[in-house]
Amino acid sequence: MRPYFLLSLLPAVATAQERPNVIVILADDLGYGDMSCYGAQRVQTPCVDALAESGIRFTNAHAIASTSTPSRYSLLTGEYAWRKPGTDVAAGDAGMIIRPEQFTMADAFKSAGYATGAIGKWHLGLGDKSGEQDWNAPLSASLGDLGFDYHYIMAATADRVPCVFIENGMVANYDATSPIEVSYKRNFEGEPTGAKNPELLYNLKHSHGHDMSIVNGIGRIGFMKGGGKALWKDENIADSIAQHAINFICNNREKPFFLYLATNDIHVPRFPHDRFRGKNAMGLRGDAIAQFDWTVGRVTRTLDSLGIRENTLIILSSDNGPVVDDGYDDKAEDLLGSHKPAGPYRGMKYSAFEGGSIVPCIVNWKGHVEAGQTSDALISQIDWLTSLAKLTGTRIPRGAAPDSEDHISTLLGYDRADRDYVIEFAANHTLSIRDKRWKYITPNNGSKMITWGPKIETGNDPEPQLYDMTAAYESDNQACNYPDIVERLKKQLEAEKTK
Ligand code: NG6
Ligand code: CA
Repeated sequence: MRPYFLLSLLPAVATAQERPNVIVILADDLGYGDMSCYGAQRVQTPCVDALAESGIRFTNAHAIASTSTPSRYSLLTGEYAWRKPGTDVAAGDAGMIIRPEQFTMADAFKSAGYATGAIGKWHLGLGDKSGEQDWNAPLSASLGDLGFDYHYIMAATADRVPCVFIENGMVANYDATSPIEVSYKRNFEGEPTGAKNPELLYNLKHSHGHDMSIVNGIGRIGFMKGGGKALWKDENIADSIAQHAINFICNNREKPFFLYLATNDIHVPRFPHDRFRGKNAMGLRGDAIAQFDWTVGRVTRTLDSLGIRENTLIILSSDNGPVVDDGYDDKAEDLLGSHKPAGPYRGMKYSAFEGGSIVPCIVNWKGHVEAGQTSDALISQIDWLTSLAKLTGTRIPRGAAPDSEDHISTLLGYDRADRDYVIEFAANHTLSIRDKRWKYITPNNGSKMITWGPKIETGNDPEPQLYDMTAAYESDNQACNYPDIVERLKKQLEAEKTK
């Protein structure tokens, strides 16, 4: 059987001579309403808009969780993070959460003969054991063990130490004159912190948290010492990520490649390059969106100039819903104006409400995916591993990617078939289940608003909640009116939990 047998089943791609390159562009904390192709007016995203115009824009696409680590864990393994303890928002010194023996999206591509790369934000731990990495030597476990031939990544997030890139399992640009030490327990003697030395926060001050080590005039989560010339400058992170992505594409243009391109934008600290600063009425958050758009444009222009655009499938999405003030005094709240980061949806990042995990999603494959489509099919990132494996004719080992289904024809816009239901995982572990029409949120006693920082409704309620999703905004609890639907959704969720 030809490895790309599925292509022959799909009329629109029947002529494809080769397996396509696949680029998954995963933005960080980019909301459903944050781009002009999704209705934003106060910021323009021309490069993403062009992708949508020449491809499919999904209006009902879901990340698996409303924070990064569980969302990415699930995307890359096809297993719901709520099945696996230890997948909450990871510290920068977390051990590698996906274990080498697990089958990943990168493994799927590798077994189909692809060159595989991960560039940008990782946030899924490195090394064998939390807190025990030696950052001055090759790490004991890294992405090479997970099917990636090449990686250039941030260990966690820009607001967490260590503030260095890791390239193929070692600190990139390592500076032997300034050895790196990292701790999430205590500070290193004599080192300043944001809490004690606010006068050293010359680039950005914190609004909540982020008052530990200071790197590049910005307070972080966790303590670190050293790093020297390996330390990143926040204003150059987007450029570094884009340049490494372009190098990866150019180096692999002759073979099929898979690139997992996870941008730092628009996560905090939002500190874009001077080229983008001061351009947007919403301040740094708007500038970071523009910088994300620029990254997308660099990638598509590179594909065009190499003449491989028609052989490259691009999937663009976000890891979770948006957040406005996520711990730095970047004026995002004050300057937001009429902008709605989650579009018409209630709640944001962290929340069980829809805004926590409904995400933008654009699929583009010039000449193969019909241009200008909008799809309201209910889809989930949990299915991308199996769907993409189907596209490349890869067999998934028995037991691997247990929650991931094949929905490749929906993803490529050949039909509008919905997933039966999607499951959403809030930051406080509340599970919700929704089908095309109804959403059920599990009752729980958590507070209604986040108490530790961002002004976000959690979606928590001691009573069962049932919402008719034909009205996007979850405000009219219908649980008492439709007990049979509550019962059905509850049962479906229970059945999933005991699988
Ligand atoms: C929170 C951080 C927030 C962000 C988030 C993870 C504080 C006060 N807040 O704990 O700034 O880093 O974790 O975001 O520390 S995520 O998108 O990577 O999941
Ligand atoms: Ca995120």
